[in-house]
Amino acid sequence: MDNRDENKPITVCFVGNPNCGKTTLFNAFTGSKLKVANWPGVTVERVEGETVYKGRRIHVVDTPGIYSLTSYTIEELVTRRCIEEDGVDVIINVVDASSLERNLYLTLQLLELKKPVILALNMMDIVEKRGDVIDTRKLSSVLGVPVVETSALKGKGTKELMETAKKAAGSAAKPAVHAFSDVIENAMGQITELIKDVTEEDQRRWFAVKLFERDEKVLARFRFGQDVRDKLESIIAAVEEELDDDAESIITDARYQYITEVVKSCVKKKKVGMTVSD
Ligand code: BGO
Repeated sequence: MDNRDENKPITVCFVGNPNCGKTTLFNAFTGSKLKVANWPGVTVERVEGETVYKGRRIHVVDTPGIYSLTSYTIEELVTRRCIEEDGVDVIINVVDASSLERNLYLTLQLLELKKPVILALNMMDIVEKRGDVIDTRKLSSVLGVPVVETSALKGKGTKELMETAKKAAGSAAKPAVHAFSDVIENAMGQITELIKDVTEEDQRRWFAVKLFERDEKVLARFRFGQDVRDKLESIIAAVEEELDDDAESIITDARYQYITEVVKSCVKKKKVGMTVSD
């Protein structure tokens, strides 16, 4: 769908960790006219709403709270399916800004999907009350996505979020993707080569990481022959041997290392316990 056509509704999907304030923000964004059903085939609730911003219809889908985009839980599968198959134009990643480090893990995975992502830094009232400062401009530039400060409980930031969603749907800009270490990137390059004829360019990074992690669901959808499976396994095993860890932990550790750097460069925590003599 050409989402730059001003007459077409934008589909926005809310994604975030449990308790990040996603439901509160979703309700503030959409108002009270919500459609509640189950996701196809599972007993997980699907909530949809619609709002109109400056004449543009915005169709909004909420997804269950998740910590990661693996395939281990129904909630994660439902969210992945929604993003991949439901014609989502923009992902609003709701983040609890008072627990930025933990919440950014999911964010990094969402960025790999190469869909427009907006970071809604929710619970900013708590951050401010603590006296911490988040350099949102820097965070936006490091992650390559728009960042909007919100305090859902106080209804703050929803209009800016709508404006940003409207702009993001009409923009061809894609989020920046964090580069792993050379050893891992080399493996990603080889895996990308294996799948380049059967994937679209925008999907390759996401699939390469998932295949490296031996994600069963992603592996199954490719229906590789034994020769490709063997090649893939040898690429993964070589990295595991070199880094002396299993593939999934290698990716998890690399993501957390990067998140630590991002948080260090973008968040100034209020010093506690300082006295005149300190
Ligand atoms: C309770 N700021 C603050 N301070 N709190 C917020 C904000 C915000 O910006 N946004 C949401 N909350 P959900 P998920 C609660 O329910 O939307 C609060 O899981 C309580 N309840 O009000 O449900 C929100 O959908 C009793 O808090 O999150 C809610 O992502 C005492 O964050 C909680 C204190 O929001 C989770 C809080 C009986």
